[in-house]
Amino acid sequence: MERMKTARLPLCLAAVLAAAAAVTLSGCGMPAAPHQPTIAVNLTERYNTPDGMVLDANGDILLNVPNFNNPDYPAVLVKIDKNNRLTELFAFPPHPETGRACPLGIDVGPDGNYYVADNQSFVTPGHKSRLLRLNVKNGQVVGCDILVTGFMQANAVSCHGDSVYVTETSLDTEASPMPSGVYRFRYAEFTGEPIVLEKGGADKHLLVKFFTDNEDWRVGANGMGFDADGNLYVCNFGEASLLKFTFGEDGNIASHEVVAKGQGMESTDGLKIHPVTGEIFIADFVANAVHKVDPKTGAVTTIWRNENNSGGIGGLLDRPSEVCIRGNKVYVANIDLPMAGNEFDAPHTISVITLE
Ligand SMILES: [Ca+2]
Ligand SMILES: [Ca+2]
Repeated sequence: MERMKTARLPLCLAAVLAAAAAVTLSGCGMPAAPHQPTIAVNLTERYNTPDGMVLDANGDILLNVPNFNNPDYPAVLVKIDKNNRLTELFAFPPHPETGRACPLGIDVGPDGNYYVADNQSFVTPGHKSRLLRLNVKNGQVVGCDILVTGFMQANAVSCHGDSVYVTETSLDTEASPMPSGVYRFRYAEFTGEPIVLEKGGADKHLLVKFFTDNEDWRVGANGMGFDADGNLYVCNFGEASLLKFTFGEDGNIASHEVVAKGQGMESTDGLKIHPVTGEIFIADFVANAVHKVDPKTGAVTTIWRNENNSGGIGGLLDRPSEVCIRGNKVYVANIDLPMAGNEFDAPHTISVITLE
């Protein structure tokens, strides 16, 4: 990481200059580069660290804002409507021991409630991360229940069929290679007290487990989604790979393959599957990029990439962690964590890329 810091410094200036040039060119009527991101939402300091997104049934984007970068502000859930106007929906109650809520991934359940991963690893090394359910009535969040406790790094959430799935980005932060995986919980299990996970991958809810062999980025299972045929896709961040799992008729995992790895991807963070084409869009935190993967061939196409420390100026990507597809637009949350040569800086943005 230290090496990257020094190597990147001259390039930051180039990125800023490139951004300035692009603005100038479009201002003169010249076409912007294909897929040039612009700012969809310029967030205020109250929403300084955006992350998990999902489209709700109305076509609004639900966005979790954990505010890691400036924790003077509470962690909140907001809504971005079709005109990119922002409404605050809910302030997450702080964890009673850490004093912070750390909402990352979010999905909407068949019951209309919002299921959220509370990733406490940003504030504690213990097993304090949780799966939360925000109870929704008439479009309003009316309460928050704790469904599962004992994750290390709960990250993405997917509601599919009779279950909710949660990626666990590390099952053991000391091990090399590092194990991570996906948990599955059936809604029918959420009847009383929160489920408390057995540590270290011993819990019966662990559906799949795999490894990350990258000492620079000890980050495992991350973005997740289901395709129209019910196959499960999971990003392995540090391997810069996309994994596919199929299910047998008994509901258990039947096969596991690496769909794509590398090919311009330096990390694989949040993902969404295009509802029409089936292509898989992936936010690449390390490379400041968005890629799409053809799940049939494994071919990776880089939609956009810019240098590190862009600031996010003009919509340039600034450590993107999540994507969300709405119509022909890909929204990108710039989490802007101050790691590996990046500085946390204004503007705080949701970028948007228009597809053909
Ligand atoms: Ca930055
Ligand atoms: Ca920024």
